[in-house]
Amino acid sequence: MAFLPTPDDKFTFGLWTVGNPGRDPFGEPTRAGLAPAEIVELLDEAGGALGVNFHDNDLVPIDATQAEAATIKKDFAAALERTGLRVCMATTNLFGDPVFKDGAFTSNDADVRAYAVHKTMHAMDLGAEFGADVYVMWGGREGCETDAAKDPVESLNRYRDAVNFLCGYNAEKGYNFRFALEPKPNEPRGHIFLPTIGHCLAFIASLEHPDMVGVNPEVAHEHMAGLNFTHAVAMTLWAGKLFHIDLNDQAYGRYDQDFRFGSESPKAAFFLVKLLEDHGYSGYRHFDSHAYRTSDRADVIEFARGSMRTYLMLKDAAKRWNADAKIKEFLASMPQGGLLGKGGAPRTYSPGIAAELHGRAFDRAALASRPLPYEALDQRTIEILLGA
Ligand code: GLT
Ligand code: MN
Ligand code: MN
Repeated sequence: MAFLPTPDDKFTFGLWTVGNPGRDPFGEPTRAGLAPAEIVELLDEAGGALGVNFHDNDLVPIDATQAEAATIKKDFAAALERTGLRVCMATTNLFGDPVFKDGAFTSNDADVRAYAVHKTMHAMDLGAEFGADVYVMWGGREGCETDAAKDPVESLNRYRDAVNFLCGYNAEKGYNFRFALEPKPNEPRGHIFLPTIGHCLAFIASLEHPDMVGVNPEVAHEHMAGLNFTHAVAMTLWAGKLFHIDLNDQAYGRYDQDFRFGSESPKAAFFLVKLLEDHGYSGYRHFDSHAYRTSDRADVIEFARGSMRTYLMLKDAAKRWNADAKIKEFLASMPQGGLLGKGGAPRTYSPGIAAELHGRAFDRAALASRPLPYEALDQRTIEILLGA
């Protein structure tokens, strides 16, 4: 099977991902920097993606003149036109410039907080101009190294004020962005506010427009926190809050590696893809990752192709898993228990059900001895994944 992607698969890449020049905290870039239009061309060469995403300053440098901005935007728009790629998601760079060294929306300095909101309004204008419909908020500098620096409760109030304000702007302008908050536990700050999916979900419930705001989970970020990413994403699906997803890979216990999707933990990636497909996730599948620092341009194209191909191979494996006779047999053989009212577990409270359950007799030893052949089930899963 070819596993060739098409725009219907909704695969997207950030300008900062396939355009990543290979800089790291210890070394200079290993690849040439590309203009936005050149990154679009590279992605077109990889083939099959739906679109590109950008931070305001991936497209227009922070100190560009109006004339420079106009030229860049014109070239970028022409490249999109030529290739048929579109802009799907936009976001704000609130972490690169020294002004944000102590946070943006949560800075102690009200002038910095105002600048961060101002910059985001302009970045939303830019995203809307190019047709993005999802707006990601990654608060990379929202945090601290020492808790002497900030009141963490007041920081959440400030964070909420900023997001509420921007929701108001979204509504007033009629942009219809779906905001997606992206959690991360640390890096670049020692500690980042809203460190996990669960924190984001609780935060969203406190907002003025909770319907406008969802989550953008990233594989690497939950793995950095030592969590099960599939379970985290499941919770966003359960809450109706999976507005976007950042696919990549990451070894547990390491720095933010942003490796190619499925390259580190293919089994975890399999269960993630199975979850997304089984539950009919219909949003963008964004690869927020970058090629190894050792890669040249040709290998960056292989990295982009590999990301999409791996997703499609895992999607196919999920289909085969669901259709597999042995898997079906295992699942059917699992003890399910009785139906409601006939020995089953209660779902809604009623005095009658409570009285029945209160008085019910259970054979604990018999229940405990019902077989659960999960070793065999997991081994069959591995065999499907390895093509045995
Ligand atoms: C940055 C970060 C990512 C975020 C991007 C959006 S930028 O690369 O590491 O996880 O998704 O701001
Ligand atoms: Mn990300
Ligand atoms: Mn990351």
